[in-house]
Amino acid sequence: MPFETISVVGLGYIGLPTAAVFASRKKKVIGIDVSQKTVDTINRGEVHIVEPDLDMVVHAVVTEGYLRATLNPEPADAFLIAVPTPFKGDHEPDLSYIESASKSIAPVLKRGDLVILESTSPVGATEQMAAWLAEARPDLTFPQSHGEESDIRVAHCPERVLPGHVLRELVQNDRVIGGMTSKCSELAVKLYKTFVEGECVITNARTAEMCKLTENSFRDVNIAFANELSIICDKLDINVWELIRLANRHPRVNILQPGPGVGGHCIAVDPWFIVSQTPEQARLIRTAREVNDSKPEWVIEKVKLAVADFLLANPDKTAKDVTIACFGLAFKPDIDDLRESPAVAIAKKIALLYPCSVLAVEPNIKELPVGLEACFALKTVEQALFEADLLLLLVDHEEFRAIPSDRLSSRIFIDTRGIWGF
Ligand code: SAJ
Repeated sequence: MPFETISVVGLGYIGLPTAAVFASRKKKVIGIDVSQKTVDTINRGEVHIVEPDLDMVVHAVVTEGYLRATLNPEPADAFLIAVPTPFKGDHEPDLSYIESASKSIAPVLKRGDLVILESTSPVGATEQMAAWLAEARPDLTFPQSHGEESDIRVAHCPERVLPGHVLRELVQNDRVIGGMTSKCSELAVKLYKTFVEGECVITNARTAEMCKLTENSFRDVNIAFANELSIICDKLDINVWELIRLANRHPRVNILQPGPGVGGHCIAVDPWFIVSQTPEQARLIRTAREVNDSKPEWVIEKVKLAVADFLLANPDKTAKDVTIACFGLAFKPDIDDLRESPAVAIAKKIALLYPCSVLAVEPNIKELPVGLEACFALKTVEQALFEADLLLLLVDHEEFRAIPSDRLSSRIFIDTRGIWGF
């Protein structure tokens, strides 16, 4: 039977759920990670990341012996590389994690193995990975030199799951399968069909790479449109959320929602991969990034104006007497993930501008992470409503939607998400 043993390299937000889902289909899965702490946590049947139901699945598959984590690669029939691809200071993609992952599995590769790159990658990264593998294993043949006759099959199959819905989307979403040759694609489809219920659609590796970048750039450009509209509407004294609701009644218009900026680990990063490869051509994609990246600064300017208004209305007070409550720190609603969050960046900047005057409300966390506790105090919704002079809504968490409008009607607030306006 093909794929007795599957190895997943990189046990993060994508690698661990993928490993767990293969293992839940009774495949023997070896998870590889460079962090001893991550390896130990998983081998105890626990998880180091927050994703609904993942803890349950990992606990079950580790206990049943289908998933085991280790630092050192071991032989397997298929290798999935799911390591980070951040960008460097100049927005150039950093492929060093892919390089070291491929070099680490190269010694254990054998004839007939399949290597899949899952990490979001600039166009050409799969070919580059195959080149690193070939360099490390001159005794084996690869698709770039031997086509359909190669010993090793190589494909790019990007993940496309939405944080918060990873386990469901892994199974249900269609999957783009970009083999370096047709046989590479066919073998990769066989592997994913272990658990994918969506369609596995075959293309080549470069198109698959570009497809993932395109999806996230499409969303970034559309969010930028909404963010730009919100700035225009503010100038023209129009409620942007009402405007969008009205415009979206047109059968061919579907505008996304403005916010305080774009966060997360994908949408604010992936478009830069296109821009850095084709800087002359990717004008709209670059501008969208700039529009979204500048939105936090616009929100901060709004806060400064609101503080100035408050002081005008309360001449006995100084900036030190103003208490500002930031509602929400996560990068999007109803999750606890604070990484790459525009809300955190805004709250930190406001805390710098108005020291000792800033409170944060984040119902999805129990305590502030190291570094943030020095900037502001974590409060409940009730405490913040009681203590603050100015309310700044940054994330549309369900707890904030539930605040009755009569408790806000006489308050000074800035709502970057449009949930307190109506
Ligand atoms: N956002 C808005 N307005 C909107 C929608 C989103 O301001 O109307 C903001 C969110 O608040 C957040 C950011 O955009 O700060 C990104 O959130 P998201 O929910 O759009 O996306 P992610 O980063 O959680 O996941 C995306 C998804 N890509 C697409 O929807 C095209 C997911 O399917 C990808 O797998 C994931 O990126 C990834 O890993 O690339």
